[in-house]
Amino acid sequence: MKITDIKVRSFSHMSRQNNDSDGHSHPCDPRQVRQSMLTIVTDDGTEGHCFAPSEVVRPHLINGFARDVLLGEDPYDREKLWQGLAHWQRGGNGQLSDRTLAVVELALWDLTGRKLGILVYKLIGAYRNKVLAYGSTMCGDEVFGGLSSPEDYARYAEVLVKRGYKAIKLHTWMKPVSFAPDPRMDVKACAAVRVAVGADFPLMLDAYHGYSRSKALWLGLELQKLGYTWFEEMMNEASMSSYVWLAENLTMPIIGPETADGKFHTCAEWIKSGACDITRTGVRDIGGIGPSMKIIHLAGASGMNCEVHGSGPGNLTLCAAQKNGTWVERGLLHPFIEYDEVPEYLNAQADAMDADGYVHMPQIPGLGDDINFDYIDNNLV
Ligand code: LLH
Ligand code: MG
Repeated sequence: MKITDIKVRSFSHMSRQNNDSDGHSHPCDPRQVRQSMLTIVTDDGTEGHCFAPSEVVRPHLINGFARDVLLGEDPYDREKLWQGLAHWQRGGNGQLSDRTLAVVELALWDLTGRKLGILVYKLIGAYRNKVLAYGSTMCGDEVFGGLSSPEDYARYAEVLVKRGYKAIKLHTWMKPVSFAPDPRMDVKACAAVRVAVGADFPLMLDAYHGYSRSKALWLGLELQKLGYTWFEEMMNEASMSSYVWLAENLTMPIIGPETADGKFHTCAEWIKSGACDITRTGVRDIGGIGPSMKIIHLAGASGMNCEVHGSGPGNLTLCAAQKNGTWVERGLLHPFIEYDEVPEYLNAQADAMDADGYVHMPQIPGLGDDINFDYIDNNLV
């Protein structure tokens, strides 16, 4: 079997989300947005698909790198093809990101699963068929009744508990919110949610990603008192030494790295240096399922858990193929958004959750996305 084509279809669909000037998502009035689907095709007609923001699969990246590396090759040679692409990250004028690597690699996995009639998490070697979800809120805002105050977070936490979530992660206020960043406000929100959900309910905080060491330490000491489960990306992850320092000064678990460059190499340094107590990976951050599994195994070999960043079928696949992690991240959630609504370009939600807080693995061979191909073909842009 040989790869004969790589196609990108861009289409429009309705969205109720918008990004602010710092890239954090928030609810907005319904609007049409553009998104893309990359498809890898082989000489026997098998196809593998992966959704992506259009800029991640723009023509320069697909024609200039992906086609060069993949066309004529065996789609089962994933490691060789991934290494071939990763090689161009150094020489390609900084254009080829881990996100593009991830989209290509996920489409290769999807193609393999569809060809063999098997779900990718089974192909890797499944550990479980359902995963407990934590509800991950959007970042705070200034919209009354949204996520604009500690009381808003507390009210929304009660809604999430009723929906079935067995853990909640708060993203608190970040710029450009006028009063952000403010660790005292973060603590107020964390304390209000603790009161709302009770003493034993697992809670996590993903705070403003650029606090100083002293503000991060003050916030961490308060979270310890509130019995929080982990503390995430409160400082710039480029400064690993700051995380080592913080981990030495707190007893509560620090999780990371999530956004630091350098894939599994960076993660190995964090583990070795004691910068984190729980590691992190996500298919979009690291360049796909293969490199993420390297991090999950590295963590396991080091006696650590690795919690997966982000939603979508690729990340759910990782969660179902690992023992050393508890949760799948479900979100981002907001009181004004109906997260359980199926997007127009799918026939079913990729991470449907039951009333007990479990996301069950899908049944469609490949990564598991139930794609509405007719919708996509009828809404091309
Ligand atoms: O800053 C944000 O918008 C969120 O932190 C976002 O990146 C989210 O994906 C995250 O960090 N989840 O863990
Ligand atoms: Mg995060």
